[in-house]
Amino acid sequence: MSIRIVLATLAALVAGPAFAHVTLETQTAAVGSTYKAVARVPHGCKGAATIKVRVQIPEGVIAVKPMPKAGWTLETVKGPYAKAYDYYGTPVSDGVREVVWSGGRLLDEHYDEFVFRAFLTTDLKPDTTLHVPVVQECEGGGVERWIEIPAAGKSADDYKFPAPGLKLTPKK
Ligand SMILES: [Cu+2]
Repeated sequence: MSIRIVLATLAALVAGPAFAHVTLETQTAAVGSTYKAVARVPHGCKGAATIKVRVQIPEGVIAVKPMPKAGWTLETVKGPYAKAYDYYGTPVSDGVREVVWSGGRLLDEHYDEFVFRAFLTTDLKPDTTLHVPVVQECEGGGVERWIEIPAAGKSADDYKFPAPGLKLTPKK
């Protein structure tokens, strides 16, 4: 094997996992705006098909409306927020805290997207990363928990199961 092939193989191995994570399609958004979250699920759990996707809505993200998905049952878990947030002049103190798509079957060799829209309140801090934890459940009881939030000085690349994130920018 030539050194070039060895290097190319190594590069593919290193690059592989980053592409294989559950991530958000749009990774930058302004606070005080409506955001369309597209959670991308690129594989199952160690080869097993995905049968449930749970998205935890972070504090400060309100007015969540998930997009129904053919072949999947859509449920939301509602509850109080930590405080009342301003939503175009109206205080909103409770809403969707979790979105669950279940009952479908996404094979490991296939790819799919799970969508919701939400309002990013101005209580969120610009120039930080907002993390949106996702838990993927599979046939046979396998679970992949995309919930790791990087510690200060670390990045998502330092983790095996980083929570999908998006960079917040100042209000436009
Ligand atoms: Cu992966």
